Parts: sequence; structure tokens; C-alpha cells
Amino acid sequence: MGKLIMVSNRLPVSIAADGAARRTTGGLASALEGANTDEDRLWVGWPGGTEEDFNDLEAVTMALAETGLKPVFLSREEVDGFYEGYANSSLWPVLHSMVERARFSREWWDIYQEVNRRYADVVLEAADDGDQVWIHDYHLLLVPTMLREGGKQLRIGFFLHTPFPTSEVFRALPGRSTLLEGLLGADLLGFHTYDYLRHFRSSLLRILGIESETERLWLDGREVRMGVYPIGHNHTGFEKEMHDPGFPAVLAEHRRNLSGKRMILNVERLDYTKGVPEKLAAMKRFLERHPDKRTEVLFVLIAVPSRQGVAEYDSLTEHVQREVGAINGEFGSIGHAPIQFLHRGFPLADLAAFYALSEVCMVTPLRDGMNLVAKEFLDCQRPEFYQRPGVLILSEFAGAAQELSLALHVNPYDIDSVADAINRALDMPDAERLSRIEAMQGRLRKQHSGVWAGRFLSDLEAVPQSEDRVEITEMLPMAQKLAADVAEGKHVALFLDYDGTLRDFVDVPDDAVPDGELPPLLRRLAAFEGLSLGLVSGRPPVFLESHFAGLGVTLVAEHGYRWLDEGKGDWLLFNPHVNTDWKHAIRDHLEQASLLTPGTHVEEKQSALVWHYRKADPEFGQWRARSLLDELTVMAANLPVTVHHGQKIVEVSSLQVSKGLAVDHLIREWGCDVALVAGDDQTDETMIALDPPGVDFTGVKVGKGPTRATRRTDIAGLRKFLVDLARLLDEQRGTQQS
Ligand code: GDG
Repeated sequence: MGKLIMVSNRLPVSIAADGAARRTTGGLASALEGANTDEDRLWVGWPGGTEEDFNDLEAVTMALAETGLKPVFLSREEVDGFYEGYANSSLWPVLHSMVERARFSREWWDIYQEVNRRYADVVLEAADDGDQVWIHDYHLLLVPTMLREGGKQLRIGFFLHTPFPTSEVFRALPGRSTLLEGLLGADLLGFHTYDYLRHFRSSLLRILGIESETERLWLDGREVRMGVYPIGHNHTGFEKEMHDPGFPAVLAEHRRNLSGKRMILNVERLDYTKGVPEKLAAMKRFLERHPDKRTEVLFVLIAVPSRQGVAEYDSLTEHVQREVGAINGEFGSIGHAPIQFLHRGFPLADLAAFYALSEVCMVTPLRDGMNLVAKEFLDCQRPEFYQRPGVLILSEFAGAAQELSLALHVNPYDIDSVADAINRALDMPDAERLSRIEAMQGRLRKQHSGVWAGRFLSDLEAVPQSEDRVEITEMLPMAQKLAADVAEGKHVALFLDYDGTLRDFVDVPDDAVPDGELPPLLRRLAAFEGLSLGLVSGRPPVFLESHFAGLGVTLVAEHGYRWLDEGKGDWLLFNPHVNTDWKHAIRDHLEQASLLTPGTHVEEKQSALVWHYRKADPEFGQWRARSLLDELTVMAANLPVTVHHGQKIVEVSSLQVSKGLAVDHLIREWGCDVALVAGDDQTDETMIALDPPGVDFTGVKVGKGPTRATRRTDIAGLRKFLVDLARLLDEQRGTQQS
């Protein structure tokens, strides 16, 4: 395996103008620190500051290289447009479903794209074939596709640390399609929760029209995997602090400072998503309602300054300072202010001590991708440090709520209920506190950030890569080979599907008539001695006959149920004894689905029933198709049928009928030496997967998706192949005649 390249907006350290390095604070930095692996690793990111701040960029780059870091320097203009602008003033609020806080500017969007390109270039410069690249977070949504276009053989992973909102919210973003396309360059896309994954898939469907399965989708013949990876906290880091010989002294000092007060701890970056004003309102409500507890408790509010200089954040800081002052003014007494606002970051040892000593921890964001503070608090709660076990109050809008089910869950907008939760937490008996905490600790100590990173990276390694896939193939050599086979007197047969293979899909199937060039081309090919042509379609006889009769092409209708030899005479059945008794039960079921899903209908074929949902609401149609597939698979277990999910259809067809069986029949009947089949969907795979003994057989997949074919092309490629073949055969005939 090659090296691992981490890419995030910030490096885990920030570099001051004098070259001094300082650890950065924040969820991503602390989680990834715990995720340290022993592998050969490089980290690409912004060292903070602006290009103009540094005297000697080269010297900073060299110094960072010694610790495996590679800087992306940003100019003042780029910091404004990329970081403070599009990333933090457009994307961040929208991803947190706070569209009303978002501001948009064309200039920011342009700079965002340019800076993403810069990150991609720096990565490409350092990357070698076989490396894993792991890109983090919303600042770099375009980097996956930019890297893929760089032409190196990389495994590209992307993890989103924020929520992914519903498609209705996401579509508010200028650049929404480009952003989604940017992400799809990854091999693996990770989210904290299933809801975010679900919302992402829904945006793909509604904005780009791309259908997906829960864990994967197919794009240009490659697989993009998606997964849920709830991030863990830096357990090793906290463990180390708490076992440090100096830790008891740190703990003792903070305990002394508390002077017997019951600490209610709050730790967050000062960000509007964290719900600090709402939390202050709940504290105030609690103090109003419980005068007896006013002098007993101490709310400690550690708010790390964040994104200073961004207007939203500056006014939030002012608001919080004002409110804290007002509450302390109203409810404080001599020697006691109920809220202690600490507007700065602390060393990890102090943080661990605060977590260990607090009786209640309030994690009440309005929206949060995961929230690591909740997990860190629980981890640091240990009998050797606390006087009584603590209680976690946790917002139901934090991703962490899905894992930490034994916390006291609150709706942070409901001030009264948060005030009640504070009181309930304070009054909770020790036995209940302990049983809740221990149950949650068991889980999160096993799921720490190291485990999280390991799981993501091993899943990334397992995504099938290009060597496992069938790439687009140049078809001219195949045309030359077949022409040579014909010249040698071999009997060559071509079996071609129609819709999606020889022409594009359209909304109304009856509109999919052949273009003017196709029938003459087929006639020309069928006329060559030694070459037989079969059109193998799911269409009914009437459609095929009206467009392709009299061309000398053998027509196979209804997925291999009937055929018309060389397009003339009577339609024949491949198997006259096909059992269709199953249709009755299945028809009722499909019709029921149509009634419940506007824009869908049932089509009846001789040996199949098809439920079409092309005109339904895309998401509703896809959801119904999936439930139908589940139900039909159960119903079909004892029936002679197969159930198949195709291009906006669910089809139930007789097992005794398939394109594969039909083509196999014709290959034997005609005594072919060489055969080529081409098709685009799963029904065509039954013929693509054939391996007739003694026949030189080639399967060609047209378009995207999984296949057993050995070659892949697109509609234009196949049409060109047919034109080339006709030309080569013509030239050959000319040479023979002259
Ligand atoms: C984003 C997502 C997601 C805080 N104060 C101090 C300090 N911290 C550390 C905490 C914690 C981290 O900062 C905050 O992490 P969160 O997860 O709470 O939030 P974000 O920064 O918004 O992180 C979030 C996360 O990414 C990971 O995917 O969970 O949802 O928004 O680790 O300990 N650290 C130190 N001193 C402090 O004073 N040393």
C-alpha cells in the first residue's frame, strides 16, 4: 500500500508569522489526533494566517515537511473569499439547515473553486500511484473530482464532519450541482449518521437525477461507496493526560476553585450552531424557577473563540457577553456569580479536569454533525476523580444523540424543557447517574477516533478499483477482428439490444423510434454473407415489426419470448410451454402499487409484468420500487419467475424466458462460430453472461453499471463500431470482387 495523505482545510497546527507552531482547537483536529496511524503519512492543509504574513514561505514549507505537513498558503483575498466567505458564510449555515444566516456571493464561489483547485494541485504534486487520499469536510467539497481528473491511481476518501441537510435546504446553495459532482469523484464518502447519508442521496437524485443504493452508486462505470462512520473522540489523548503524574495537581486546583459548588459545564466553539443564546435563556429560566439552587450551582461556560472577524461570530460574542453580564447581575450575590464565562481555550489537562469534576454537562447545539464534547465528558467521568457521577444533557439535534441514548435528550429550542432537564439532572440519584454513564462509556471507549479512522480507511481500501472494472474500450479492433472472421468464412452473429444500446431512453417509450440512419445500417449489415444479425429487445412484436421488419434482421421480442426469423413469416415462441399462472397474484400487487404512487403504471407482456415509475416523483418512485422489490422477492420465492429492477422499472418475468435463453437458442440453431452481444441493462446480462461451448463469444456492456461483459462502450461507440464493421466488410467484398 502507498502512503496516506490527509487533506483538511487547516493543518493540525497553525503557524505564526515568526514560525512558531500552535495546536489548533476544534472537533476535526482533536479527532484526527486520536486517529494517528503508524503509516507513512502526509498532511496537506492551510497553516493559518495569510501568505502576506510570512517572510519566507520556503522556510515554513521546509520546517513543516519535517513533521509530515505540507502547507497550502492562502492570500488575504483567498482567506476572505474561500474561508470566511463561501465556506463559512455560505456552506456552513446551509449544511446546518440555517439558510437564513447564509450569505452568497459569486466572487466567493469563484474563489472557493480556485482554492479547491489549489489544494488538489498540492496533493497531486505529492501523491504517487497507489496512495490513499483522505479529504475532510465542507471546505474541500470539490477536491475529490479534481483529484480524480488528475490522472493518478489514487484511492480517494471524503468525510463530511458537518450534517448534510435535506435536499430542499441544500438546493439553496449556488453551485449545488458542482458541489455534488465534486464529491462524486471520491471512492468512498463518509457521514456521521444515516440521516445525513439519506439526505445526501436524496440531493443526488433530486438535483443531479442520480439514483443510488443505500451504500453505493455507479458512475461512469465505477463504483462510489457511501457509508455511516460516527466519529469518536480522542480517547488516547485524554487517557494520557489523566495518567500523567501532574494530573492530580491540576484536578486539585480546579476542585479548590470550585469551593464546593456543583459545576454545570459547557464547552464549545463560540458558534451560532451551538445554541449558546438559547442555553443562556434556559439557565436563566432555571435560576428564576429554583432560587434555592442559585448559590449551589456554577455554570461554567468555556467558549473557545472561533472564526473571529466573521461578522456573525463577532456579534454572537457580544450578545453572549451581554447576556452573561445580565444574568449574573440579576441572580448573583456577593462572592458568587452563577455563570462563569471563559472566552478562551484551555490545555487538554485542564479540559479533562473540568470534564471529570462536573456534575452536569450541557451539550445543547441547535444542529451539530456529531459533537465530541459529549463523548469526551463521558470518557473523563471516573470514580477516582469525581465526588458523584455526572449527567449528560444532550440536544436531540446533535449527531451524537443517536449513539448516546442514555443521556437526557432535550430540544434546545424549548427553553422550559431544558431548564427542567437541568433540575432533573441535579436531582438524579447517584445509582441512576452511574448506570447511565457506564452504559454509554462502554460503547464510546470502543468506538474512539482511532477505531473510526481505521474503519474508514479499511473500507476505502476495499472499494473495487479500476483494475477490477471494465473500462471503456476502443471498438475498432473488434470490428477489424469480426471482418477478418467473416473473410475466413466463419459464421459471425451480432445480437443487439435496442433501447439504451442502439438509441437513448426517452420519457415516452413510443417516442423512442429509430433515427433515420439505423434501419439502413442494420439492413446493410444483415445483407453480408456470413453475418447474422439479431435485435433482442424487451419490446412487443408490434413495435419491432413496425420499425425493423424486412431488413433481414431476426427480431426477438418480449425479452426472448418470441422471435421473427429474419424479420419475416410468423412470430415463433422459443418455449411454447411457458407457465404464466403466477401473473394473477403479481398483477394485483403491482396495480396496488400504481394506485398508491401517482405517475406509475403496469404494463403487461406475454411472459412478464412491468411496473413503470419514470414519471413518478423521483424519490417517491424509487422508495416504492425498493419496497416492491422486497415484497416481490418474498412472493416470488416459490414461483417460476425472476424479479428485476431496471431503468425506472420493476419487472417480474418468467424464469423460462430470457434474452440469454433466446440468444443461446439462436447461436445453436444458426451454428455460429463467433458471436458478439451488446446490451445496457440487467436483462441483457443474461445474454452477456453466456459462454456457449465452441463459440468465440464477446459480451459488450453499453453505458454505466456493473457487468459480466469484457468490453464497455457507449451508444455512440457501438453505433460507430457497426458503421466501421459495415465499411470494413464492404472494403473486403470490393477487394474480393476485384
Ligand atoms: C466539527 C463538527 C463534529 C473545545 N474547547 C477546548 C478544546 N475543545 C475541543 C473539544 C472537542 C472540540 O474542540 C470540539 O469538537 P465538536 O465536535 O464539539 O465541534 P466542532 O469543532 O464544531 O467540530 C462536529 C466534529 O467536527 C468532528 O467530526 O463532532 O459536529 O461541527 O474535541 O475537546 N480543546 C482544548 N481546549 C479547549 O479549551 N484543548
